[in-house]
Amino acid sequence: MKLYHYPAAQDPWRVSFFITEKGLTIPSVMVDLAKPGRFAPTFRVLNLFCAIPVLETGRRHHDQRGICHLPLSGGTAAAQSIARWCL
Ligand SMILES: N[C@@H](CCC(=O)N[C@@H](CS)C(=O)NCC(=O)O)C(=O)O
Repeated sequence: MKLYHYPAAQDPWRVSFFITEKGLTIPSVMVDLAKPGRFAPTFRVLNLFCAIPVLETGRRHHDQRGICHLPLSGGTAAAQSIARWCL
């Protein structure tokens, strides 16, 4: 599991805050939104829109609410992400 984030951006910050509050340790990679590197093909395969946060679990999750529900999930990660996306 790996989290792609940027500390100065609101949406990934919420995910980082949630992870800290839960006492979880998840490896992370900083993606600087101010630099063009986020448009590189290597990041675009993780999120077509080149936005963060992204949580990679074997699948790729792009929604902060879905990501925050993952660790609490009794269902599959995909199901939780889709559910939150639709709410
Ligand atoms: N639906 C996503 C939206 C993520 C999002 O828009 N993140 C912003 C940073 S707060 C971003 O990466 N913006 C760059 C862009 O859209 O080009 C979520 O809720 O997590």
